[in-house]
Amino acid sequence: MGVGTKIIVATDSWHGSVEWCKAFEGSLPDTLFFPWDDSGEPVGADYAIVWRPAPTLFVRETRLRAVFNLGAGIDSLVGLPELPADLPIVRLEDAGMAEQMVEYVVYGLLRASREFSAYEAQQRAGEWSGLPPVNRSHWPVGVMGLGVIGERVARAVVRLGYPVAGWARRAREIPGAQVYVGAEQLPAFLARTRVLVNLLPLTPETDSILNRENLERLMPQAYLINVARGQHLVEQDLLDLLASGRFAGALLDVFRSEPLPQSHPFWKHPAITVTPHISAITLREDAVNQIVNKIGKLKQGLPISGRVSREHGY
Ligand code: OXD
Repeated sequence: MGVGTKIIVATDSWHGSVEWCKAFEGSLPDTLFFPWDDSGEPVGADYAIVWRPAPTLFVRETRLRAVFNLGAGIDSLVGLPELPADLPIVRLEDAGMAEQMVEYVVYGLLRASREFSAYEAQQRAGEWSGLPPVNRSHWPVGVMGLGVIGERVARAVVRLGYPVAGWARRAREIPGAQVYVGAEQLPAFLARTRVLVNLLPLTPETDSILNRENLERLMPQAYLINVARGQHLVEQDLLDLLASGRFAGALLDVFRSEPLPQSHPFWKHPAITVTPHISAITLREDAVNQIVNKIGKLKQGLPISGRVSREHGY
């Protein structure tokens, strides 16, 4: 009996591809999973499951019907010239990431508004003194990017009682939050925001959007939480705004160059907290279930969510 479906699993390392293959093994009837091997032969795969794959994947595997991305951001995929223009891309939706992102952003927000870095400095100086209590109305939060994850973050911050606004390309409703739409309303969104949370997809329009001009529009003593992509932020502009006292601090999970180079000034900056791209890690079981479910639907000719718009780049 022949094999019905072949799926190639290609991540940024051989080990990663093998591990993901094991996780998918047996999840679909009549289906074989193959780990990507840089020097291997074509397997004639029907689907690819990828995370930052080698571009040659799309040259070698010419029968692909769809590619599933093992993450929410597809910027490393859509930029590949080898990627056929008509190949459907499906990204991971939530899959356990929204909850982690909520936790991370709430941590950053409370760290800023409850002045935890000031208390850490006081502890190092052996100083016992309370700062004035937080007044949430002084800490308006602005969420850039209201996809599945951004919306969950905005809703969670609304529940904490902070003033919340969101900014997105298209209008939508989030109870308790004001939604600003499009480039025209970006200045007004920034002007009412003190804690800026970036959850935008990386596209040519959003590349370097966190630049001096936009960051200067934020309320004084602003705080940045960047959990999207390092390329959104002009890093020197943030450093300059911190040096000038215009900005209070930043919690950064993503960087232009990852791992963050040892010599980078962010490492030792007293107002910057650095984490190594861990704000929301893909959970294997959730990702497997979601992708398997979608492949099942595609095979039956049913519609699926999470299809990337090649026109918009996310
Ligand atoms: C993602 C990421 O895009 O982890 O999912 O950065």
